[in-house]
Amino acid sequence: MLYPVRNKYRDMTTLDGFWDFQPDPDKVGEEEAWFSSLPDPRPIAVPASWNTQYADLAEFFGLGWYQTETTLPSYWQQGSNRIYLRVGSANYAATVWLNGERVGHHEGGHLPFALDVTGIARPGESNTLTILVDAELLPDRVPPGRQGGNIMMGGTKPSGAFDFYPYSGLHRSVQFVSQPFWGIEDVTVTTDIDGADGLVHINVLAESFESVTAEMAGISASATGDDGSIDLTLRIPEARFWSPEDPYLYKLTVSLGTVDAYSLNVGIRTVAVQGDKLLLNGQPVFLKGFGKHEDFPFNGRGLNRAVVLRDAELYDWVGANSYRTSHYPYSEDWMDMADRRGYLIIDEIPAVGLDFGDAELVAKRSKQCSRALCELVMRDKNHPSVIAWSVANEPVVAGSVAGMFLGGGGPQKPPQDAIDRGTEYFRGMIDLAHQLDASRLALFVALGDRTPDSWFETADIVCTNQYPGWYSQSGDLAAARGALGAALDKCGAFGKPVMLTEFGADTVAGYHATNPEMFTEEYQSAMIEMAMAVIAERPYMVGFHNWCFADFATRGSILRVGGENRKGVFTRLREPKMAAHTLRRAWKGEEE
Ligand code: BDP
Repeated sequence: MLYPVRNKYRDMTTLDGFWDFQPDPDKVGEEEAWFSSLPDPRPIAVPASWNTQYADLAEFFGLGWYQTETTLPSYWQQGSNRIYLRVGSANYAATVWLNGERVGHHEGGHLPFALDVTGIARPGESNTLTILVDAELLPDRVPPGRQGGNIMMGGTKPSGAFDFYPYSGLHRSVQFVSQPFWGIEDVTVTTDIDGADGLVHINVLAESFESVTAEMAGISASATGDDGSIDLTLRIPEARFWSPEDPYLYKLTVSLGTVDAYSLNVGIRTVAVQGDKLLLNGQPVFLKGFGKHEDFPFNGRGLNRAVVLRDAELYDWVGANSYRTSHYPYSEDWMDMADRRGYLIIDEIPAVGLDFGDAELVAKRSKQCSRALCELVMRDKNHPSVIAWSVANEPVVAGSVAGMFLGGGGPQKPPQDAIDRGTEYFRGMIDLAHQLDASRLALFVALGDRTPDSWFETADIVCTNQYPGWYSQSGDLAAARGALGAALDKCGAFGKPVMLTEFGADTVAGYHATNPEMFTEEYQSAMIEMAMAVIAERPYMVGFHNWCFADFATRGSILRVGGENRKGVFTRLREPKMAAHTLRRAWKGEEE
């Protein structure tokens, strides 16, 4: 569904606020009809993670019931509108009841889903909405949760195959949406450059229409048809092309006679790979930025718009132009901010911690990954900021990341059948991304140099996470420099653009030393300077994302001081460490 807006034809109501909540550790709620009323509710903020709001829920990863009452506008029943319920993100799965009736189920956190509740929703009356969020960490989910095992970092709490806190709950807004019954179902915009002109290709889907008009910058085109899909092209003379330096957005309005209209921002730009170069609008571009997380005290992974804005301010302050939505899709608010500020985004599905050892698990997870990719492309396809789809972070052949990296759990010689399953996954997923969206790149983010060549061969850009100076060559920056250079050169041999998507050192803000000692601000800063020097010597390098932007909550382990991953150049509260100033000098240079 198109992102909900309010206009002459469309309306919505957002249910942010305090809801009733009840954890269901014994899984009795459905049998006891909690969808009608919760027996012993307590208030909870939406959007936000439940783990950060009540001490007894910090480590609760089970079933949580949310309930609220709302009166829908009575004018929604006049005429011919459909009513939808849209849930921005429920981690991990959600089942929804409206007025006691089960209306749908969705699996996979971080992506929105919409349910048609026309006829069940009661305009002008009070409605009881119940959402059951299932946050269980299971090996056949994506990302894979593994409760009870000692998988990573010498054991973590709670245990799991990924390095961030498995926050649970309703993480983004829940909305009721009213839109025309026979209105615009979808709009897909792609752009091209022809000399000084911009070409804007627009596809409109609607169940039935007589005439559709698209208008942008005073230029318009109309077409008629009745097969449900119409294509239009607008030529914008002397166009202003979207880029990090000039993130110019046009407003496109698509109208369906006097039935419906929808407006969206359009940035005219092209993205391509040529040899080992990454091109934006036909010119080589270098990505400077970070891997991030949606993470903040109190909200957990829940949307906090002030943090979105503050992070963007810090992005501009430090001179970054790019980020990856590590390791799951971010809120639409983040995507809009990136469009407006000119950030180049690698948009990632929640496929972190995948391994290809067990054929049955691989089959189950692959299904979820392709569904997540379809949903992500549907959601984000019109954002000029998105330049590439990422279909995995640090997949391993078999075993676990920690096993491969620390030598503790992975097999010595990777089994060929697991390598082949991985090749099939990457070929399939990258093809799918190209089929869904031929205007962008597709890639995955690899762990160190432990990735089979046949996997790399599928990707448009070779993306590698490297930790010399931290997990290897610990504390020895001279040795780390050699190791990083050698690892990047191995990636460079594919003849494609190469990007260092992660690199970093845990750093406790306020730790200092005259010589760069691990965990001090001096060490982090020196390590980053080293990486930038290694990258500058290599013409095939097209980007550097430091890991990471800000410290973030993760699972407790001997490697995670105070339950946080401290590789941020900002603290969790967004205070700059010394390395933030180092990056700012490098990225802004003379400008400052
Ligand atoms: C990589 C992961 C990232 C971790 C990071 C680290 O992609 O999620 O947080 O390393 O260890 O393995 O800090």
